[in-house]
Amino acid sequence: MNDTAAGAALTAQSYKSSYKPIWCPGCGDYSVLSSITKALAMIAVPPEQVVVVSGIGCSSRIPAYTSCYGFHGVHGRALAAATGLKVARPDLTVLVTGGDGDGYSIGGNHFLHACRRNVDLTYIVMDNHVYGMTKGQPSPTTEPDWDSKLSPGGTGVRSFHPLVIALASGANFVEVLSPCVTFRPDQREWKKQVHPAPVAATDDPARAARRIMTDDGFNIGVLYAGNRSPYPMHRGSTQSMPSDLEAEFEL
Ligand SMILES: Cc1ncc(C[n+]2csc(CCOP(=O)(O)OP(=O)(O)O)c2C)c(N)n1
Ligand code: SF4
Repeated sequence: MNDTAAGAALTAQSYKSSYKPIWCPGCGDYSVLSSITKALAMIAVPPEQVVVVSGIGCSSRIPAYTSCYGFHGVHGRALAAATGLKVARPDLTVLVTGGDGDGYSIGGNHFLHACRRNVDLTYIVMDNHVYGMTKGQPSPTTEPDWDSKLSPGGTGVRSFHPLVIALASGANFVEVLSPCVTFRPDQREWKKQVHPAPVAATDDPARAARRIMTDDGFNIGVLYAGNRSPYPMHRGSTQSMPSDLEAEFEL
């Protein structure tokens, strides 16, 4: 019998699976997993009513480490799968987890349209400015001058600004600076560089975007608290059976 069935209080442990994470020691994704399980315990939604959806990458392993329902799909398609799931089952709590490669590169188009639709799901991107799982290729958030074996002298390509793009597209969205200590050992310094945002959150996306574009990139906390309502699930929904559709297309 699990905690929910026993009627016992839900704790962070209730949301952890028996699989031990295989991330490198010091990887930022451990803290994200721990924060997710703590947050779920705080909102006390039973694990069987939560679905964690991901694509591919080190960060996309999260569903396996939770006791919730999980969907570990193909690279870059987590938001598409999660949107379909939430529309079909609005009663479930849907979390989407992944990396900057998964979400901003191959999945970039889904990212834009998920922000635009604002279906009621939570998207958590563990941004380490690199493709960790495939051993260190630059991602859309990699600094143009990041010099590595796979990008000697840096790519020279301007990096993508996920928070500003999310704001412009209409989202409420979570980004986490999650260091990849193996392929970006320089990110061990992030712990010392981050600091609480010096100003209160705003509900004005233009003001938030301006702040984000002009700050040092290490402000943490709630920067923007939008009030846009989520996409209404009942909108345009009519219960049609497959047989109704077949009849419509009958020759
Ligand atoms: C269609 C497809 N293209 C490429 C890959 C190879 N691949 C697997 S994970 C990954 C990038 C992972 O980077 P990121 O999403 O930033 O996650 P991290 O590993 O850093 O957490 C790539 C390119 C794949 N699995 N499928
Ligand atoms: S390669 Fe990087 S992102 Fe992947 S588990 Fe190791 S530290 Fe984490």
